[in-house]
Amino acid sequence: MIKSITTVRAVRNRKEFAALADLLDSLGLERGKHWKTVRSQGLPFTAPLGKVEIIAGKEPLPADLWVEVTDLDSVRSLLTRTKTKFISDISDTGWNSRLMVVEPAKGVKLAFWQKDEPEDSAITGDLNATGMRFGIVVSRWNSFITERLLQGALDALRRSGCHSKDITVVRVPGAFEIPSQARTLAETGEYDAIITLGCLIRGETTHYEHISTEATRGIGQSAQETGVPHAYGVLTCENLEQALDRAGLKAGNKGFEAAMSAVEMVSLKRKTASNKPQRKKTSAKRGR
Ligand code: DLZ
Repeated sequence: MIKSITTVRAVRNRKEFAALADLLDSLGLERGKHWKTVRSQGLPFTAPLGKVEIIAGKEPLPADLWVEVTDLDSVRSLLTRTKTKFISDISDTGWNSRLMVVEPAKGVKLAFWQKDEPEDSAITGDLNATGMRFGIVVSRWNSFITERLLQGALDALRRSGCHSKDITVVRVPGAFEIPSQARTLAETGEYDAIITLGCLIRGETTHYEHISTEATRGIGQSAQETGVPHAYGVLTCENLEQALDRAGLKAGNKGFEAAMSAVEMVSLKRKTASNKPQRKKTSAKRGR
């Protein structure tokens, strides 16, 4: 399986190297491990979401590196503040997008672009977790499964741009203990969302129903009473095979999915909290 794809662009000197690194930093990409040999040095950056595209035809390609963004105008104002050299300002592309090209180091051209989405009045959350903080509560019972859920959740958060320093992982004995710990974390006010991970297997326990009901109710209650989004990544399965399928084999990884839901809900909460309709001030006389 592919682990990562790297696009490499050499710059001429240390000043240009630092300028480019600062720019990628300021855009929220996560710095990887810096390496240095007698002949060269490198610094990888991880993008929240990546894709490889091949193009044939006559479309001019004004840059080596293309970065799709959700808010081109914010990137423009950020780059203007950092006095980055613009090759071309924001313009329409002719393929339902807007594009601008900058040159943070000589000969290194970066294109930033944003797709013009069709008008849609529904508000949805983004999947960009840069700057968000998460608490993950994971149970040790059935750790063979729950550790896989945890790896899935961490993978999702890192791919969404969340920095490792913004993730706290707490382990509890079993699913029954998840709600109280989730609530403890939520009440600190330190986290934008809580991700709960656990695994209950019916065959193993006569208290299956009691524990799963209590865990589910408690997690929901903590979310509602604290106002902090909680993602539910607790598996309730008939047998080990079902659990394995949901922890990365046939039916995806529910830890990954729970973490993506958490990112979306934080983003949505931020958008809707600031989008609350403003009540018009009415004078006492009006309408009488
Ligand atoms: C006791 C118990 C049993 C029998 N089965 C599970 C399970 O399948 N999954 C799980 O997460 N936890 C289980 N537990 C442990 C309880 O959740 C709890 O940790 C203990 O009852 C101690 O309070």
